Parts: sequence; C-alpha cells; structure tokens
Amino acid sequence: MSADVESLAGQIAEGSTRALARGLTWIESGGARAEALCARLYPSTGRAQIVGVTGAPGSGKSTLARALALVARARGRTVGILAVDPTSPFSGGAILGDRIRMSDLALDPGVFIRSMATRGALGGLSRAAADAVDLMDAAGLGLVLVETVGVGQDEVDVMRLAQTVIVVSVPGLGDDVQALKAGTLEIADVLAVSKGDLPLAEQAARELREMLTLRRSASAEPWKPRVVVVRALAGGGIDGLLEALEAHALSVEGGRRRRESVITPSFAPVPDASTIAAGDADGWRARLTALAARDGLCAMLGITVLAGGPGRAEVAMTVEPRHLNFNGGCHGGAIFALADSAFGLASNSHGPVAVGIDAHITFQAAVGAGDMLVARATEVQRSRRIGVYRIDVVREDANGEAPVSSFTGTVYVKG
Ligand SMILES: Nc1nc2c(ncn2[C@@H]2O[C@H](COP(=O)(O)OP(=O)(O)OP(=O)(O)O)[C@@H](O)[C@H]2O)c(=O)[nH]1
Ligand SMILES: [Mg+2]
Repeated sequence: MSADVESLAGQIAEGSTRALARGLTWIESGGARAEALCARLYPSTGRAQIVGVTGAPGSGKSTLARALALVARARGRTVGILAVDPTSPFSGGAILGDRIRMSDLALDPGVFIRSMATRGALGGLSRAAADAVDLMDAAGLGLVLVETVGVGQDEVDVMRLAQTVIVVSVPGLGDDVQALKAGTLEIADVLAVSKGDLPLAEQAARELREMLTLRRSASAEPWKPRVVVVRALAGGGIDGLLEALEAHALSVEGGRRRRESVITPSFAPVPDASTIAAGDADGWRARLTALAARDGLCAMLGITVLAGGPGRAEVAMTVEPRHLNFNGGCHGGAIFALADSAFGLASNSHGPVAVGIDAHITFQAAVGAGDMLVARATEVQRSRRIGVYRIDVVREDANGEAPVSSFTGTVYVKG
C-alpha cells in the first residue's frame, strides 16, 4: 500500500476532519487509491449509527437532518451529514441550498457536513455513498445522516446502506401516495410527516398509518414502521422521532448494517400435514410459511404467506422496483410467480409431493410499484393422483380489492 494511502487512513482513523474531507474527494474521483483507502479503513467501521433520510424534493429532509443533528449534539454525540445528489452534481443548486440551511451547524467542530457529487463514480452512486459513509464511520462520527432525494432506484439503493431509513413526506400534497408509488414506502422504517405546523399533517399521518396497516399483514419483518409528525423548523417532534429511531435500532439486532447482513438459511422444520387439524389456521400457516422459506423464488421476490389450510394458500407480495419490467409496470412473470407460489403451496399443503403439469394465466389489470398483491389458491378438485386449483390474484388497497389475474393449474401427485 502506498505511503499516502497509509498516512491519510491513519489521520482519518484519528478523527481528523481535514483528512476525512480529502478521503471523500478521493472517493468522488474513484480509482485504485480510493479503493485502497476504503479497504484499509474497513476494519475501523461498524460503530456509527447510520440513518437515511429520503423523500420528495423540498419535503424537508435537510431541515429534519439539521434538527436531528442539533439534538444529537446536545446529547454529546458527533454527527456526519452526507447529502447525496445524483441528479445535479455540477449545478450546485440543491447542494448549495443544503450548505446554507445548515451553516450554523457547519461552525460546530462536532458536525461534519458533506455534499457528494458522484455522477460517473466508479461502481455507481450507491457504492460511492457506501464508501463515504464508511469513511465517516471510521473517522469516529457517532451518528451519520445520509440524505437523498428519494425518486429513483439509485436513491433507494443508497438508502440500503442505512440501518434505519426515514422517509419524509409533506402533508396535503398526496405525497403519501407518491411515496408509495415510488416504492420508497417499502424502505421506510420510520415515516416522518414533515411541516407538522401546517394543516393536514395529522390527516396525512392517519392515511399513512392506514396504508401501513395493509402492508403490515403481509410483512414478515418484526419491525412495524412508525409514523411520526415533526415540526423540524421549530425543532418540534424530534424527540419522538429519535425514540422511533432507537426502537428500530434495537429491533434490528445490535443495529447491524443491512448491507453487511449475511443471509444464512436456517430453515424452520416443516410441520407435518397429518398433525394439523383442518381448522387450525395457525398450524397451516406455519406449515406453508416453512415451505415458502425453502423456496428461493419466494424469498427473492418477497412473497410471504398470509394464510393456509388443507388445499388452500394465500400469499402476498408488495410490488417493488425489483419487480418492474422495462416499461415500469409490474412484470407479468412476477405476478405469475406469485400465483404459482400460491398454487404450489396449496397443492403441497396436504403432504404428498405435488408437481405442476399445466398452468394458465390471464391478466385483467396492470399493477405498479407500491401495489400490494394477494394470491388466493383454492382446490377445485383433488383425486389420488391429480389436483386442480384456481388462483385469484387481487390488488388490495384502502378501498378493498380489485382483480388482477386469474390462474388455473393442475398437479400430478407423486408422493
Ligand atoms: N412550515 C414549515 N416549513 C418547513 C419545515 N421544515 C422545512 N420547511 C421548509 O420546506 C422547505 C424545504 O425544506 P428542506 O429542508 O430544504 O427540504 P429538502 O427535502 O431537503 O429539499 P431538497 O434537498 O431540495 O430536496 C424550506 O423552505 C423549509 O424552510 C417545517 O417544519 N415547517
Ligand atoms: Mg435537502
């Protein structure tokens, strides 16, 4: 390793903000020395609390980051703020705005603020942002806030490096729906309704909570996203937000970083069908959930089991950016996979192995990002060797259900 990498790494690890600033410039320009620097500092990372702040332009993200930083400072913590702006790295517009709004913070030596212009960065925006956060972490900053304008896949990817993601939405602009559509609701651990001093904030919070209730039933995650109303300009509601952040950090096992999490398949045993009474809803759900956990495609697509029974299965999937096709709609294959999963689970609910030998699908309506889909499989007929199933796929929202797709399938029972 070259001497300048070694020397800069040493200074960053000692907490020099000048060295940190230089290291971030290296990352922005990319290349081998940036890579060497990150590799050298990697062992010093893992201590910072990393919180992502995303939301529509002008929703109040920077004001919120500033308010969070002030409270954290008052509690004696050091703070890093990274504003990632993928769209206008050279215009300086939003970046300059952030600097001005945060200028009082910039005078505090316990706060490090950096806007990142990363267009063309080697390895993409999210990689550069992750490296930048690692450097801030290695420099000993206790709380690192990462701000992105949450509109595209890039920004969603950046948010994956945070332990906790706050999605900021503005009351009264139908923003809640926008957030849902952009898929950002999917990554929200905490939803902050900003500008709580404005009318409609409480109403927006209520609507978001309702939306989350729908999503909750489909979510296998132990953490239930919270909705908090904040008045960041006046510093109101920040304690409640911090409380939500702490609760979330506790729920994710030692606050470990998501991108470091290693998925180790340790499957729960599958309860034997013969031991489950016909009316035992929990028992059937447990059996189908254990089967789905062994199914790579269910795991990859985020398909979860809602309910089951002998010959029945109900599964759900919330459409995320990864499910979209090149036209921006939900990929037909993803809907097929959802229906097929319900089919597979229902036909295998009984115990003996059933393999699909025929399937037909028709589509009634298109779906997009943020839509929650439920597939219900019912047994039309089952003999010793052949089973026939009907699967209805519907989109669920606050107003009820709308048909999306119909699927029929036949299995051959092998076991
Ligand atoms: N009334 C009111 N206005 C607020 C509040 N918080 C932020 N604002 C205003 O909303 C506008 C946008 O705030 P920012 O914090 O810059 O929003 P942002 O999401 O960081 O904006 P971009 O980075 O440009 O996407 C500013 O004019 C703020 O003064 C609040 O609590 N109440
Ligand atoms: Mg901003």
